Amino acid sequence: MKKWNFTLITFSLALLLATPPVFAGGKRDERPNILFCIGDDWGWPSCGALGDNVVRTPTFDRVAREGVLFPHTYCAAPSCSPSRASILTGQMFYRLEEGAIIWSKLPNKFPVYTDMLEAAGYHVGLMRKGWGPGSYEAGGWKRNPAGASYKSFTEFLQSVPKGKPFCFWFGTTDPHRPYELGSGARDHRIEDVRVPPMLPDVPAVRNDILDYYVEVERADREIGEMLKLLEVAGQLDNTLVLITGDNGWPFPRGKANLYDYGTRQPLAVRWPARVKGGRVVDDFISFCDFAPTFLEAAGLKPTSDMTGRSFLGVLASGKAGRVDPKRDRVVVGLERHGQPYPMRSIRTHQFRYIRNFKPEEPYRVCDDGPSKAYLFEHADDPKVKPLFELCFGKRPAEELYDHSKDPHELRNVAGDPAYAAVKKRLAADLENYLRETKDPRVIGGAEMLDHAPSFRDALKSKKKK
Ligand SMILES: [Ca+2]
Repeated sequence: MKKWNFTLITFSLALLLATPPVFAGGKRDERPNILFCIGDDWGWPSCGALGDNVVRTPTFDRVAREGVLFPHTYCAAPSCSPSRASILTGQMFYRLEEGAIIWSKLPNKFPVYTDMLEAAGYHVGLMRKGWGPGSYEAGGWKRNPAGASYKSFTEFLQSVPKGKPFCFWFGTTDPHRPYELGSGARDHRIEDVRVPPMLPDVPAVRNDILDYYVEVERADREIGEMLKLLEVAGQLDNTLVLITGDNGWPFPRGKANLYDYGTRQPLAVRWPARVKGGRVVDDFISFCDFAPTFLEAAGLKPTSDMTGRSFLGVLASGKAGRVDPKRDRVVVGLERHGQPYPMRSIRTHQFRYIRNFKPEEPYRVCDDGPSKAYLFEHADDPKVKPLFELCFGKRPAEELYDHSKDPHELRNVAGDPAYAAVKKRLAADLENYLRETKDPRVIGGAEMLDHAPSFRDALKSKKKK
């Protein structure tokens, strides 16, 4: 009898570990569910866990407290479509042809982790905004690369076949503009808002920040409801929950810029079955690292094309602070978010170095809203002029910021002889990384990025019909 039991256990275990998975006798697949929650334009540091005392984000804070908070996380590009393309493919956006550009397409020759998990037996779904905006059909996809679309998380959970793990992408469209003007002042105190020093500290900007917070809070509440559903179903602790936002907040010198307010993202990860909670890890994480991490958590290997590296080892290490010494830097970039303005940047714990490839024209990109309007309307006011120039003026080919003295990246020291050696080293490190990862802006072939088709007008008119 004993021998029979042993054989049965071994047989069941073999079934569980087999790839593709085979299910028998109602045995559960032990691989984790993956719940990926991504806000649209939810930037660092807009959550309680990162020190913002005005915005209320109890769900994010809980996931950070019971899981791991990564304060040094960066999107690959501060623009919806390339940021999301890098998440899905695990590759730097500039390697993805038209996928590097907003409103264009993501060619389906680039494998995405969602398809790989589906092929390995995961039930894969999406709610609201996945990859995009752009035409996934033009890229050769039959559905959004982030997964089959569901109206609600409940509907998706009901569709999960018994015994199968799931991979779900919750892409809330909060806190993308436009906002309801004055909504934030209803239940927040305007005097509590902290305005970062690249913006004028005036009521219009304070209110704009509060209105943004309202949508951050709505995103956080919705994620909280999803976690409750999993908790009730007894599935929460074997679900790898990851919460982040696709690019920085939509304010001047934020989204569509490579500075911290454009590319630095909130990130909390919770998975009690494998990951010790209550930790803050200071390693750099790139959005390209998500796909390899999800794949490794599911027992799969990343493809050799992925420029990202799994941080499952960091998650499972149980350690806090700086864990993996190789995670001491991150590279980000942008081709265009409207105005063509190719730029790349390398960030270390102390420095940010930026290379602007075509700095001839002033950089004017920013989503419309009250803060941007205020800067344009008061551009000639001597108090506002320096901030206007900082946000919308001409930029030099090289920028360098020393975070030990200038945490808001206001003073470009690229021309300061005291920083000549640092600048030279970081410029070389950035160049080497771009060459190694075959950035067409550096090795040639960037014409494809310059001339990527835009499906914006076609998609907008389709939506209106
Ligand atoms: Ca976005």
